[in-house]
Amino acid sequence: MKETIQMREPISWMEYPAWLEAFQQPLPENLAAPGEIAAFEAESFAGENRKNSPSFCFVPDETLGESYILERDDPGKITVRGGEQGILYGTYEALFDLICEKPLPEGIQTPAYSLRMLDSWDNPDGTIERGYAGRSLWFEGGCFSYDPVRIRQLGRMLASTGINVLCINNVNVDASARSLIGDLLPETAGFARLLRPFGIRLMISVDFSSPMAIDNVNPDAGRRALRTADPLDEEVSMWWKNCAARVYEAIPDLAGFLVKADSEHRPGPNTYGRSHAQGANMLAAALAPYGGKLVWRAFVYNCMQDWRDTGTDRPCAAYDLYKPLDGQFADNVILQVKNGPYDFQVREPVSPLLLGMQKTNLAAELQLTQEYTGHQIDLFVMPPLWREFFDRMGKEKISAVAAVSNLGRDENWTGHPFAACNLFAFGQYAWNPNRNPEEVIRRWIRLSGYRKAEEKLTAVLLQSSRIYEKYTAPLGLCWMVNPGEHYGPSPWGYEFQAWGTYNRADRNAVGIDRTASGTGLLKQYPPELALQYEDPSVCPDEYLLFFHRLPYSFLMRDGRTLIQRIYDDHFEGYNEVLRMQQTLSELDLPERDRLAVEERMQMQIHNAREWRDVINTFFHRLSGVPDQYGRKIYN
Ligand code: GCW
Repeated sequence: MKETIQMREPISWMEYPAWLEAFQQPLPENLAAPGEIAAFEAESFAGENRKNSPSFCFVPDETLGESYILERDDPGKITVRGGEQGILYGTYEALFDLICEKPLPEGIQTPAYSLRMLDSWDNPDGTIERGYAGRSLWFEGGCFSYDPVRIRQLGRMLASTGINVLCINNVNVDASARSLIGDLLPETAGFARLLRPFGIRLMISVDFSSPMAIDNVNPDAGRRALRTADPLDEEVSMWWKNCAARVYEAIPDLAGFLVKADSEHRPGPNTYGRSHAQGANMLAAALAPYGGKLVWRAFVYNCMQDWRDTGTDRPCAAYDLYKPLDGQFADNVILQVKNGPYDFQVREPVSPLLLGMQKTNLAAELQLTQEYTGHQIDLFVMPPLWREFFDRMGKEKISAVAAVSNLGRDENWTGHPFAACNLFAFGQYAWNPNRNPEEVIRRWIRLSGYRKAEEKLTAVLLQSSRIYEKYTAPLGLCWMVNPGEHYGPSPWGYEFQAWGTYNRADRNAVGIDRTASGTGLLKQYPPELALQYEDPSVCPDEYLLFFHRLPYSFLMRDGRTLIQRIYDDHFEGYNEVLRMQQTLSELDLPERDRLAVEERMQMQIHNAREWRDVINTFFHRLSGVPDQYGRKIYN
């Protein structure tokens, strides 16, 4: 019998607005500056049969730069005062407020962070490392390949939420990506030109050993490669100076270079016995004449650890390496630090490095792409976690925020249609980290055309990260995920590997003691935080197993034992996914989204069930403690 497979009609990306439901009219190619885009957006908004929509008046004031002031003296007119870029931001803000029926913000609006960067992990061959929304939007087959109409829409998306820098390639720079500042430089410059009118500047990830490459990064006639990449070698620093001169001639407003060095087998200054300050400063000196920034990632640890070695604790690594270098970095170096000390796990405390470097410019790095948080299959909406993160973070030294992109060539941009909320929210928080998560989520919902579903959808999205956390990582215990792909449960998958990712569960206890008497991670924290985390009876539940090794019989504040709490969370988490599915199925969503959401929800249910049963079985087998309520645990 012939099977009939029901295929969904392919839908164009143009029908997926993300949060730009009211901004679907393609942007004309000839708009060359932020002011022109602002005027176009305001006019087309008014033109689209919106009776009584106010007229816009733009008052340029270059002293305001990216900042703006909105005034509405009479209901029929909105005045946007700002630098040219500020006018664009102010216009989007005003239009968004009109759509959401909210009052305009009062007073001068200034971004909290001057660099608000989206880091893509796109490779020139079109793949995206840890990408869950299809292939790259701008690379294919080893070079640039894109639809300019779509890239302009991307520029509009990013500018409308306040992002001003796009790092176009993976921090793991392969040979073909080296050519972005070599043979492919004219194309890189063309791409920069396309995004420039939106106030979006490019950043490029570079390979520390580029001077030694005999491939397409070296434009000299003979392609003469150097024998070393030692940052203190004169020829090496000259090589980078020449390189920067060439790159800035082609892209005068390039934001700078991003570097992953001495991390996960990437080359770096350690090879030459040089410090990371020496390595970063040499590159920074090449960029300084052009006002470029050198963003240096602090994600450095021993990825060849022997699991038998209990004296080494990966979350301690970055602080141990960088704290002694505080004060040694050049002014145009920014140290980019992941939000937690491990690696974008479902729940981590803030990285002590973000609290401890007093004399170094810092960027906080978040991960939008859902590597450890459900691959854009499971719902995981991040603003509630960011609220907590920004509350904890020492704000003074942090001048930048970056986030690993969740975008791809999928029609709906982010795989799961609701994952776009995370990208939108990132831009909103990068402007103003004090926002209320519920307001950000509601704003996204209204802008995205889900207003009819607003109440229930807000509730679902607000809870989604907490639910995911419940059925996956118990109480801040990390790395129980399938190795490599990082989706689905595998409690000992990482236990005997070299990545420094252990839970050390045995029949009596689980977790790693990271207090002063253990690995000492807590000593890296400011005293008031260390004090709070040190004592398991006051440590917040969500960090309990991040900082402590505890017996299964440990009594939690709510009177439950640790093991019972693990069982309860996993049973509840799964049930909450079922309820979420029920709620979502009742929502009035556009047909295209309803199908995509339902499809992914079924996969999420499957995943949550796997997590529930694997984790509960794992702990039950080890501990021998039965579930207090006699629920089914597989043995
Ligand atoms: O968590 C790891 C990811 C790698 C990534 C690395 C990093 C780009 O699994 O895929 O590499 O983090 O942040 O450098």
